[in-house]
Amino acid sequence: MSEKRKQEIQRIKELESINLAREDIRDFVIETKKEVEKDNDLLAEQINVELNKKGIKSIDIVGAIGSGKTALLEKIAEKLSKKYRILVICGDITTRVDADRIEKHNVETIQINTGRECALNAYHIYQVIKNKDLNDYDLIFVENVGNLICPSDFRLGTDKRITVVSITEGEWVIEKHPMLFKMSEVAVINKIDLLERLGTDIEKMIKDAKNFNPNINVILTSAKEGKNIDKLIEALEL
Ligand SMILES: Nc1nc2c(ncn2[C@@H]2O[C@H](COP(=O)(O)OP(=O)(O)OP(=O)(O)O)[C@@H](O)[C@H]2O)c(=O)[nH]1
Ligand SMILES: [Mg+2]
Repeated sequence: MSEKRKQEIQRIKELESINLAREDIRDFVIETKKEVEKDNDLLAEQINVELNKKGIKSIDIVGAIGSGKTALLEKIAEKLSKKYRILVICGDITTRVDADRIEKHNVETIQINTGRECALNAYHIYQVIKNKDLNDYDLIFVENVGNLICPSDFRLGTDKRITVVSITEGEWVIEKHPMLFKMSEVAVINKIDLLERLGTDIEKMIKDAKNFNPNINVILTSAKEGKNIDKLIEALEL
């Protein structure tokens, strides 16, 4: 058997154990996961209290891979960097591509590389704010690792959460990923400049988001053309 094949089998075994395939440790794994989530939520609460005490507004952006989270943050930074002292924390498994893109718009950035983890958690954010002088900032954004699944397990202690999808993912993308829409104040449907070409059913996407969360504010944007960025900023009360 080739080395590559052996590695592939080992990887599948690891994944199986994560998916609780081994009955003898199933309860233990479930309990541990619950404990981790509870600890995360406690820390998230503490982060929120500390940021509020310093008068810092905080927003985290989660969403589908490549849906335009960084492009939206670039546009927001352009518009708000004179009004607020902004820190943007970017999460990706590797590279500081996103942080470098955003930093060009006169805001400070920190890139966190999560390695094999598919989402940021409160511990990542706590490490950052613990090592920063919070008197230097008015507004903190967090861009999470791109995906619509893992970030729903971890609150980050921000005031508001935005979930971003784009019309290139198809009109079923919201219907298939209820959790993040349930826990967000704002849903962004991006890349509307491509609507004529793709013919995506945006009305269905809006309806699905509202079904999951009647209070969610749905904003249609084109980060590429800068369309409705002002509406998004207004929805975030900035
Ligand atoms: N046509 C169009 N393209 C866009 C728009 N917003 C972003 N893009 C493009 O989509 C691609 C991905 O955009 P990013 O901003 O990197 O998306 P992201 O969600 O930050 O991606 P990850 O962080 O990798 O998950 C880039 O090529 C962008 O130029 C938009 O509104 N319209
Ligand atoms: Mg990005």
